[in-house]
Amino acid sequence: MYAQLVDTGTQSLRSLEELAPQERAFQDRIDAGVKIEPKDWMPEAYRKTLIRQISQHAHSEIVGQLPEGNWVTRAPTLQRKAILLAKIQDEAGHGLYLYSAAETLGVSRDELLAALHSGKAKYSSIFNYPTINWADMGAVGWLVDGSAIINQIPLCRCSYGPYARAMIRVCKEESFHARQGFDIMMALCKGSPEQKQMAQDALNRWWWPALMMFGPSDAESVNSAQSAQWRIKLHSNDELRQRMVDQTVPQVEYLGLNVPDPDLRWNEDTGHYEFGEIDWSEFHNVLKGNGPCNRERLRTRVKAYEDGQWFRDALVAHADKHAEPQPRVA
Ligand code: BYC
Repeated sequence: MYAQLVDTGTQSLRSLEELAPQERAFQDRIDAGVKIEPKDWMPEAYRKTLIRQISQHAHSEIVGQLPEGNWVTRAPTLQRKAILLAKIQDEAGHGLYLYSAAETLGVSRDELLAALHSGKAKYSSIFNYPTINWADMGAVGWLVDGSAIINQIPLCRCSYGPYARAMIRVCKEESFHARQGFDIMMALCKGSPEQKQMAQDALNRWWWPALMMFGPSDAESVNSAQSAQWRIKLHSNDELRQRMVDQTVPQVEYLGLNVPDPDLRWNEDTGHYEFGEIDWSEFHNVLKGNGPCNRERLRTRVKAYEDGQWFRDALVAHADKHAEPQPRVA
């Protein structure tokens, strides 16, 4: 199994009887649907789990700008360019809300960014795939942001107040992102046979990586049980993945495209689509840093950070100058 980089100290779920009185009172508050706020007492493992998940989420937002940034200069119309720019800017905003939410747990943004830049921290596997043609902008908005919404809507009700509140605004913006992606796909599918083929090709390449975004299968998910008990996770990885398939297949049909899965079939009895086996070796490989773009993504992020050093220095110098006592004017 891939290593858990953050040791939260939780090895197995403990029953209520096994919890210390303070932990038990904490679990009772969670079970009663009370939001946990930064100054409240919390178990150290809860704090570490949240820092892990929220910071991975923040890193995903800012690394997630890179595959789309690749297409700003080549968007086919001025309107598409303006929409794409606005979307990418939103992702930066999401990163900032999430870093701020993580900071409420007592970790600094510098520490979090150092972990990203050294390759120690994870970010979503999906952003290690290349965007090789304009249809990829459609597929990313539709499938990647679409999957993000499915994962994040429940997080608006998670137990940690600052994370839950950040998610409300993020989800509203993700909804616009998913629609703009589907709009690009619709335009291509109504276009020439070559354009429709571009849309199919993008769907073929993004379908399986989008399903992997939801994480390993429930049987392999090391963090799920404890995160579910703490209401950091409200649905399992497999439940959300199934929701994505059920929601997206009719959209594929509406576009007149084909899901690249020979095993996909509607099950009348369960009311769900059955789908083929995910290639988990590909997922593990991407998590180990060996996806098509892992190295390029990290290099680009580190360079952007280093290139911005003069600006951060200028901000600090400006703040110091204004903090100095001003000479009194007689
Ligand atoms: N990629 O026990 P599990 C976006 C890791 S932003 C990489 O199931 P957990 C967008 C997992 O971290 C999308 N790693 O873990 C942005 C764990 O390793 P560690 C990001 C993955 O946390 C810009 C190990 O595998 N969304 O959509 O219970 C533009 C075992 O997994 C992945 C979020 O971050 C993956 N796909 O569940 C457009 C949402 N999956 O940490 C769009 C918040 C699993 O133990 N995060 N791993 O070393 C979550 O909901 C949960 O963290 C996950 C994983 C469902 C992702």
